[in-house]
Amino acid sequence: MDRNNPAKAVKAAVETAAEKVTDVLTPDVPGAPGSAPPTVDEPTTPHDPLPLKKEQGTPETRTPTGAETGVPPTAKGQQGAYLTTSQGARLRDTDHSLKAGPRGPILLQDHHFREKITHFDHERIPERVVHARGTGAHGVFTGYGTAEPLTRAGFLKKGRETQVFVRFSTVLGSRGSADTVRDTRGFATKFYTDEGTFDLVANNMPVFFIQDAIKFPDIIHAGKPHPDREIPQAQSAHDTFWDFVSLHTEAQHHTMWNMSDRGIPRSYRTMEGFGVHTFRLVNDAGETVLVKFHWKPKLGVHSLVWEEAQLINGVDPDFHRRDLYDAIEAGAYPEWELGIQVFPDTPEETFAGIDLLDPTKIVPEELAPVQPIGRLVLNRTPTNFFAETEQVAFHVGHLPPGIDVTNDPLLQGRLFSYVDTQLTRLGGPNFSQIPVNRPHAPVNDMLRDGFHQHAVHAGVAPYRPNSLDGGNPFPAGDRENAFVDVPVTVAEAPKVRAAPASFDDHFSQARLFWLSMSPVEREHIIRAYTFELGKCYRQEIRERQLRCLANIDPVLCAQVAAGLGLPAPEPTVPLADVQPSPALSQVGREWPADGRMVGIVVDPDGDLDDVAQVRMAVFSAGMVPLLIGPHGGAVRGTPVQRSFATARSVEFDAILLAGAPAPAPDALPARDAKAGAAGSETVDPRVLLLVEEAWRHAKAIGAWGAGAEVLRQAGVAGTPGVVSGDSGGDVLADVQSLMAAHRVWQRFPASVG
Ligand code: HDE
Repeated sequence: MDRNNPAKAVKAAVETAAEKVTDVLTPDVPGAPGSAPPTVDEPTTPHDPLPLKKEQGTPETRTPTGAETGVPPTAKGQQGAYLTTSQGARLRDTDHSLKAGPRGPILLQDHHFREKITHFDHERIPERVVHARGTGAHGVFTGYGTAEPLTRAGFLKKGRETQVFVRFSTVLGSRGSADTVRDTRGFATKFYTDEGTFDLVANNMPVFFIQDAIKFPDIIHAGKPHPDREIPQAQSAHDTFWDFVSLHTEAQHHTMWNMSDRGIPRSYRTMEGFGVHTFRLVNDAGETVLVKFHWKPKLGVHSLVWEEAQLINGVDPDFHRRDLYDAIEAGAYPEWELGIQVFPDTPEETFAGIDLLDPTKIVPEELAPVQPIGRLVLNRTPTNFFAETEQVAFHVGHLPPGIDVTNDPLLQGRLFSYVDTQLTRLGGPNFSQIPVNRPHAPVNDMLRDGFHQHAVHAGVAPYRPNSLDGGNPFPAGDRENAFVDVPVTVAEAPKVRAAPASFDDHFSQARLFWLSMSPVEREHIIRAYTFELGKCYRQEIRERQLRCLANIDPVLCAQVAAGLGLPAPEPTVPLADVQPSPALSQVGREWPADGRMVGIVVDPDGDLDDVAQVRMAVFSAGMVPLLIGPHGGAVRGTPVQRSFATARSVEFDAILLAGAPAPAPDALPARDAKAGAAGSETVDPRVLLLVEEAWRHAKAIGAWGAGAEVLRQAGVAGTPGVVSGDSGGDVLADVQSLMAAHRVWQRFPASVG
């Protein structure tokens, strides 16, 4: 290489190596931005808008009152070949405003200019006050029929298919914040049932920070950025959060979940979901049971490791969004089973001594198994982010006949909040007429007028009783499947601002969670508390949180205290005598690898015989292979998706090394900081960094042929979860079986039992 002129040397090297990628007969990797490939030159022949991409779905074309229209869903979007005003008048120019001469001022009469700019000025709506950062997808729910004896809800009947829209989210960050922050995740599902919409507005953790909805503004104000400097964004590692949760100790159980690996999911596809509250099911005979809803992911519960999560926030802040959409596009449709824990509906509303109305408590699955009642498959990405994901409005009060609420004081408060918030966010009371919110059941609600009214209501008598509209609408009787509020007895009691005494236990279930973790998961929890408290400014707040940890577990408290350089305090309450719940641990089993990412490092000068076959084998296993080469374009006819400059280990679940590429011409620390990370004369330093990071993050690594040299240079040859062999096929098979366990935890022996 010409060291005196590196830029020229890089260009020359790439020109000799570059190949045009033409007619490569291999499946595409997900992520193409349009439904047809663009031309290099600007298209000039008029034609209708392009069709949707194959993986895209869009809300059905329903009337504002829920009727089918028979019009294709795409009719809701732009139409015709020509640019028009919002009134449909064709335009010949949108690049110049109407001016008094080419150098003159803009004329007020320029309607097109004013319409375009005015609309643009008002494109934004308030983001959600919580869960602002989210990602949605369309899907189908199929009932198993197993819940039929317990509930009248028709969508749970055997084989019944119901369309759904799901929105996943973080809680604390603003709309543009990164995906892989440590936080609780939302998992909200809108079931468009033919008996009215059911919204299961769930989280990926089964408990909540507070027991009473009146505390919601307090916990959220504490978790959000500090009001003076508006930092930190989308983080709980700061003083106001720990100030609140260490004083308001009912938050300690949920905080433990956040500090566990559940706080940094690998993917939305590998999250459990929980309705948190106890709900009430009612069957045709009027019999009731109490239930808790659970979503169980087909791919198992799987998380990132903390360094990986932090790197991703910079390398790919849209990591979870991209993962969901890429998986759907690749046909690896994310799947969950919906399940219920069932409890007798007794006046005490407790089960095994656990208060079912306390949202800071779980019922361990070992005591009440989760019984599957249906399956959810997400199979379409949205067509328009704003129209669908941003405008979708969930509400815990959207319940079909057969599902009712309980008196959980958190749930009761939510029943107020979810309509109230839409009035500002979606600009008025008619948000259920927005396409993604429209019910798929006929609507005859006597609600009238208001901003953005889309329905054209006929008749003169939107009141009951009436005779002028012939008495319509009529109340439905039992046989017409009306929603009937379960006539639960409310005990005679004084009006108080108080909680039941059973809500006073704040530490026993945090301890139960800690004791249920495997050793490696405990290490992660210790590290998370140490990191978060270490980021607090005030020592007093650290000390106070250590007092809470002392009441949960002495080992946890001592380890975190050591990391903070503080003495470990003594407990102030007796340590709870609890049975661990192994179901809470997310390690120790095997799961399918659908939609996971495999990076294949190639050396254009090396032996590439196996690469095409391995790539096809990765596709056939339902995973996505990304070829990583010294430069973009193609390597011997196979397209390269990542160059050494653009690749980062965090994008991959496993790394395969098909060669030991020499330092590429652009391995210049001045240009690519990664090139300075490791010193090697024979292997590109960015490839070595890739392997080192993947190893540190407990990922499977495989090499064949010359690739074994990379393992040697990175110092990882022969360590757990690093395989080498003669052929790519054999190595891939070994790597795949390692991936089934999600990560290679054996690399890191645990320090606490
Ligand atoms: Fe929410 N919550 N929440 N929440 N919540 C909202 O509604 C609220 C709670 C959850 O993707 C808001 O439309 C109160 C628990 C999800 O669009 C708001 C309380 C659980 C989403 C609201 C809670 C949730 C929200 C903000 C305490 C898990 C995102 C925008 C009583 C079971 C839905 C909006 C989406 C969103 C209020 C507690 C889940 C302000 C008052 C517990 C998944 O209405």
